[in-house]
Amino acid sequence: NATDAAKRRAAVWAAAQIEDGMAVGLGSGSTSALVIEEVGRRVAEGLRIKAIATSEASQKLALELKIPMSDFAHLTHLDLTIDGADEVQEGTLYLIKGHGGALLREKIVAMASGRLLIAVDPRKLVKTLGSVFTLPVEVVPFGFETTVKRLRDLGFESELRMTDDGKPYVTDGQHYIVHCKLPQVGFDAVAGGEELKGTVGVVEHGLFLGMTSKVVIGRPEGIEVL
Ligand code: DER
Repeated sequence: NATDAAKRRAAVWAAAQIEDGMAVGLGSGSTSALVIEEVGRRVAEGLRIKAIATSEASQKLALELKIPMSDFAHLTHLDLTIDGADEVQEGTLYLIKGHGGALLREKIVAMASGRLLIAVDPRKLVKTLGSVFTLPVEVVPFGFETTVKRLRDLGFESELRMTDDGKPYVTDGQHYIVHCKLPQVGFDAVAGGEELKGTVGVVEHGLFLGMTSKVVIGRPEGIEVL
């Protein structure tokens, strides 16, 4: 459908930004899966790269496509990371990420990268962060009940992410995810992010602020780059 076509356009353009010899971070989610498929095609045609994945799922897909995978024991710096996002705020290019469950490794990989290229379909563009998605916050399972209460006491409506069989969702890092509803008026993303990071029991959150180098938006008629 139109959204899949838009995602694919964005993913192909993003993968084309990879140059021979680069060390690349591979994102997580459905758009990043399309990026990884395109990278696999380019590797089969002779592109020489080393890559680090932001989730076990992306690692598995990349290995299946014979993309040369490495790790941070061998690569301390990545030239470029390509990832998706749940929301991209117009103007600031601040992101909400994490509904794919991979925010912790995604943020670690993004922080180790010279550039972060985000590939999205147009639905992801928002004026106000949190207007479509809640903010995923990764928390330690031990005492999560007390951490959720602390988040609620900060004023965030907070719900533990559950799997279909009624158990808490568990991340690659063996943590839980809490979905926090962001205030839609007067929310300061920088202060709010710091407040979340300073909350005991919180490992990391899905606000990616001041980290985005470029956003490529797939559209039916082509692509737009912010
Ligand atoms: O979790 C994330 O941040 C991922 O990038 C993911 O949410 C993006 O989703 P999509 O590419 O499947 O729409």
